[in-house]
Amino acid sequence: MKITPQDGGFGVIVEDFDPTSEADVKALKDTVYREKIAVLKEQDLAPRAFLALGSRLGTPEAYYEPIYHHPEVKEVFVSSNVGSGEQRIGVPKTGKFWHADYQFMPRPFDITLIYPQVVPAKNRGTYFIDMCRAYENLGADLKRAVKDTTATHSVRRYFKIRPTDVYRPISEVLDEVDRKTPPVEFPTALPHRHTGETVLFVSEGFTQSVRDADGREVPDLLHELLAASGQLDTTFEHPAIHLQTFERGDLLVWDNRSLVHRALHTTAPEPAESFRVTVYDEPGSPS
Ligand code: 7UC
Ligand code: FE
Repeated sequence: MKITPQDGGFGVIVEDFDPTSEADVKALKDTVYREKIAVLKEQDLAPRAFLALGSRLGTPEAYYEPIYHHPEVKEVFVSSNVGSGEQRIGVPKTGKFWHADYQFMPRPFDITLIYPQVVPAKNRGTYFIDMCRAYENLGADLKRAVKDTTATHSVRRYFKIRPTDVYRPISEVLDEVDRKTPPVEFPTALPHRHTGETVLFVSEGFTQSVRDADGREVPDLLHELLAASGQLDTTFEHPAIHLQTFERGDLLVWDNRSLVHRALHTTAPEPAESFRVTVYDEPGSPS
């Protein structure tokens, strides 16, 4: 297997990866933790084979809302605006906001694999920010302010109304969201299990508040952290923002514990579809 650094930002290109080789799998995982994004080239995998590749990296977990499931392989999450009526699968325009996958759950995913199926001609790609670098780049004052605080995360603002929610009162849907996915709390800055880096674990999409040791919200701190990390830059020109582009056959593997990401969707949508598998890299079931 051949690893080449990408131009600009971070991440590497991986050629000739052999998913049946123990050594390649170990090297890929190490690379993902160190380089944050690995782009596997020239992949040709049916949904089941894609899931099998994910299983080599960890324990795959099906998304908790079934509307996202691939009809044949529930562990494959489908983001798609392709087709209509009976032909449609998955959910359109997913993840169009800064987030880490399952950041609002008791156990966020460790590694995310995205395998684009229908690649738009323009506006292809996903934005990424490395929140380990974001922590490093905080000034001494913000680092001190973050110490001993916790951040609260919820899916509330981005929960997608399901076809079965039509005509339900919005308050009932929100009550269900709060019951099924109550807000979760993690240290605002936490150690990365594999690299020892400190991750600033906040996102514009899912993080609701930052609280001190006594549970009091720290005024303005979340806003300052999001701004410093580049997540509030609506031009996407902030130096920390990396646009990861891809072509057909590319399969992106990233460290979901270090990065926040944001899908780039066109306003006048071109056809786009991608499959996703998310894994826990240690055994055990999510709480
Ligand atoms: O539809 C979406 O944007 C899905 C989002 C709320 N969650 C993705 C995840 O894995 O956390
Ligand atoms: Fe996502």
